Amino acid sequence: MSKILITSALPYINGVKHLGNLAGSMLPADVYARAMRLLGHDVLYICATDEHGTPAELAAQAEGMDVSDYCDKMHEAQKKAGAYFGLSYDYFGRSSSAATHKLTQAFALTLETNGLIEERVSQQVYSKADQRYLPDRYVEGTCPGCDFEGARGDQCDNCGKLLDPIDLINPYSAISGSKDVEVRDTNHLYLKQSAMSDKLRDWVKAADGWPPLAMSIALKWLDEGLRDRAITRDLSWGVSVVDADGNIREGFEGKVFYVWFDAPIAYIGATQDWAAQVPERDWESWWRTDKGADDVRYVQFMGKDNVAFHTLSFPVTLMGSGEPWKLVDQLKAFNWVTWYGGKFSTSQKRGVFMDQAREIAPSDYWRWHLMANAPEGNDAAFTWEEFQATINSDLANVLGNFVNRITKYTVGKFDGKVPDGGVAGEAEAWITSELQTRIPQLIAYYESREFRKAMAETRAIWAAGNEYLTQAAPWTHYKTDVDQAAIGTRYGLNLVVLFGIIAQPIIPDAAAKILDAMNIPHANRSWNFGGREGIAALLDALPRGLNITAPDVLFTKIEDDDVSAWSQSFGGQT
Ligand code: B3M
Ligand code: ZN
Repeated sequence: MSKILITSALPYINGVKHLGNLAGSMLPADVYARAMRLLGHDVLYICATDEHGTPAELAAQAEGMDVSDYCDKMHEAQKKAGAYFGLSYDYFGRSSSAATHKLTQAFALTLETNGLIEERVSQQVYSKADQRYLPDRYVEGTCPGCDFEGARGDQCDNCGKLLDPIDLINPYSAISGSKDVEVRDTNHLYLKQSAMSDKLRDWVKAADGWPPLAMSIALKWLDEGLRDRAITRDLSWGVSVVDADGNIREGFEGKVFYVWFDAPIAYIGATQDWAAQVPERDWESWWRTDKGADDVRYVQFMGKDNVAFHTLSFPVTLMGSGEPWKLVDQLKAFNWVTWYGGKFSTSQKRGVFMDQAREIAPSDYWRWHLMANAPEGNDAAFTWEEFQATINSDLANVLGNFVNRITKYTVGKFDGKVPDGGVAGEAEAWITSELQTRIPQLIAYYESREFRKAMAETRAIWAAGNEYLTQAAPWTHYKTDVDQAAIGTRYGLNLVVLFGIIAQPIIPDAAAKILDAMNIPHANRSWNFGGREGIAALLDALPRGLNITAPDVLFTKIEDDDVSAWSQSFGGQT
């Protein structure tokens, strides 16, 4: 048993996330967390809303709300949306919590003591009309790279280039639209990432358990040469910059830390908030290698655009402090889920956002489809047509029919009891050996976080069950040899249980329905399979005479009419 710390990239507060965001961080982290818990590991899965920075201020302003009230509201909305998808966080915190503020300020002071933070004069865009500086997204203008006219100060959405507000051509204020802006000198704190380059490169190179995608992104940044980064902004919403006495640092009135400086620190802050809820909980044993975290395995999940921050910037903060912080061990990065090859867009009603999913389909449908088509090697396009095809075939036909057929048959022919009698023959030997190969393989895929393969293996196991029933054909034997029918039915029922057990990380609601219908106590739902012999024993483990019921329809099929209606409302093939 190991201690596994899991974090998924913190969803930004400025709106409920879409299915693509879900599929590239929170959902796989949840599936992984559930699988690791079933394997008996001590798992701590932490997430939080990322609440600072210009997008939060701008979104609050667009809704005419105070930023802090807006964050309260959106935190609840995101929490609720996550709950619908069954995201099994041990704690879903907030980067705006006092713990994160304190940690952020402490890190900055330590880094400065260690010579890794320096105050420098920097040039910022100032708006005379708004009487304020315009950091990041508060400035818009023309992209110097591609001439796109709606580029934002931090990034061009057209070509993806990362920008500095002063790079923009024809800049204007995103608050008032005023073009009366000028570049002024103002002081900011810089994190001297360049000074840590060699140390980082050694650490990155030594990493194992990073997929090629993450490794190549990190090395690319190192090869291009790490730039020192401003870690403060001219904003009022965020973590204030203090001196060693806890007073606002001189000249830093009206400035706060840059959101990407405090956001990863919120992983630690949220763990502290989790621990603060119950006296026995101890955050240090998860994060401080001098306090027991040396045997923690830390696994991070994120979209590819977040990789540099997790493999370079955050490690600079942690390593640069010179304190014994736990660093990431394994990292899983994802490409994008696209909407029919294009972007999700609230305004253009393209795509499903997490809070809309409930009115469309059960959470299990989304979970299965998004993970079976996880954007691992490439971007993955969501389409209603494929959603319908996967659900109807994998869940309704392969799993649902199997469970239905055999449980209904037991209720009809064997009085709803696990039947006794019969001797294992060829068909039983075949399914036993199938599972002896496939279950360890499935676990291996979960351990290496290869989600598409794990889903394919799960589907293959369910399909093997159908193949077994075809071979055993209890219904044909029933009239001539009840014992022969009994063993086929009994193995079939044991397979139902096993299928429910392996389905738990991915379709937890349906799995629970199946296992409840089979009267399986919670203690017997773990992934303690006990090797080859254990797997063989599991295929005849149900006590004979045990009462079972046939679960209600597990998966209603998606009809063509559903697909057209959803395409109308959320966009689809045009
Ligand atoms: N909030 C992801 C984003 O919204 C960003 C992740 C922070 S993880 C520390 O793009
Ligand atoms: Zn551009």
